[in-house]
Amino acid sequence: MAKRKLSRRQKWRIEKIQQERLARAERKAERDTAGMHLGPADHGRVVTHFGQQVIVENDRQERFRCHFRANLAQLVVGDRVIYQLPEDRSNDDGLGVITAMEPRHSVLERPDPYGKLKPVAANVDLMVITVAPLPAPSSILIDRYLVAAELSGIEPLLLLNKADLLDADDRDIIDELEALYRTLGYGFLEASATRADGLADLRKALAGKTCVLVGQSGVGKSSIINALLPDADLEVGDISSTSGLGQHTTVTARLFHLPEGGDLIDSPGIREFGLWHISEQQLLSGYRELAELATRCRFRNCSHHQEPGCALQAAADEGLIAGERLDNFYAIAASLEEEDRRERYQSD
Ligand SMILES: Nc1nc2c(ncn2[C@@H]2O[C@H](COP(=O)(O)OP(=O)(O)OP(=O)(O)O)[C@@H](O)[C@H]2O)c(=O)[nH]1
Ligand SMILES: [Mg+2]
Ligand SMILES: [Zn+2]
Repeated sequence: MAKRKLSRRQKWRIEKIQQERLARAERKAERDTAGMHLGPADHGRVVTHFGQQVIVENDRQERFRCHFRANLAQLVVGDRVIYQLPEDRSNDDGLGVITAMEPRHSVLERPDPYGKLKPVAANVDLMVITVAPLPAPSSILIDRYLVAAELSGIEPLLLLNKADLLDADDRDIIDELEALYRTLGYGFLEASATRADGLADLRKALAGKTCVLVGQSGVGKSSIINALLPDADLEVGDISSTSGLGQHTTVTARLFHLPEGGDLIDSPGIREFGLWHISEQQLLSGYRELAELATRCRFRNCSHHQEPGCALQAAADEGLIAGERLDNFYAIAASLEEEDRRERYQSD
């Protein structure tokens, strides 16, 4: 994702335009549904979301396109809602109205390029952090997702796709990554969407849960869903031959049902999962082994950088924890501070 380079003034202007657009859409929805006689309320789940409309599916697997009232919290795929259809469905465009959102048991959120927190998916049980030999994986990108998972109470699972592409060098890198995260207690699976390898274990891990596939563009999230659910028929895009990166093929999140029970949500790839909205203390609590150690630092307000008696530094020096994780923690913490400083500077 692009780093936030906009000034406060630009952000304010963009936000104002967005608010005006939202108000216009709300007025249009009101006009469209004014005088419309609505049928009984029913429960449904948001399975696709675009602009000011969503597709809602009810318990009978019937799907309806619906407006939503702009005073509702921002709806996202996975949300459970109450909707009503027009009483006379022959006489209009058949669009329903969402009148309420049910409480979420979890929500994955990230800041958009303007720094505003946006939901990615709601009521998710499992976050499948997908990586591949190409685009190359990195532990800091993985850590950002793991922190987001820990903080939102969603169980994470690491999935290496494109196992068919692994050469001897890649194999060593992947084995190291796998060892690093398995030691911390995270699940790690390997699969190949093109060869349909590793899918049985993956199915077992996903069964009965609402799962979201996240990761960089081009790692093969949509391809994995197509391999598991051929009817999904999702569009997949080539990796750019010049940059080696994906081309952001998936643009909206969509929810599919698994034959084993449970659901699978495809999400658009992002370059880096932003964590600007969290504090350094929250970041630390997203690093499970570091959070545990931090209670043993000599000083209660230890910043875990150069202080004597820092349990994190000591554990890294003694090889009890992976130095790579501590380095990633420092790097992400520094990026939070940088953002914070920039904000303060601009507000002066
Ligand atoms: N060799 C190999 N290529 C794969 C595999 N899975 C996906 N690909 C290729 O990787 C490219 C990207 O696949 P997508 O499924 O579009 O990736 P994505 O993660 O959904 O990307 P975005 O929608 O942009 O976020 C395509 O060219 C796929 O054919 C695999 O298991 N092996
Ligand atoms: Mg995709
Ligand atoms: Zn410390």
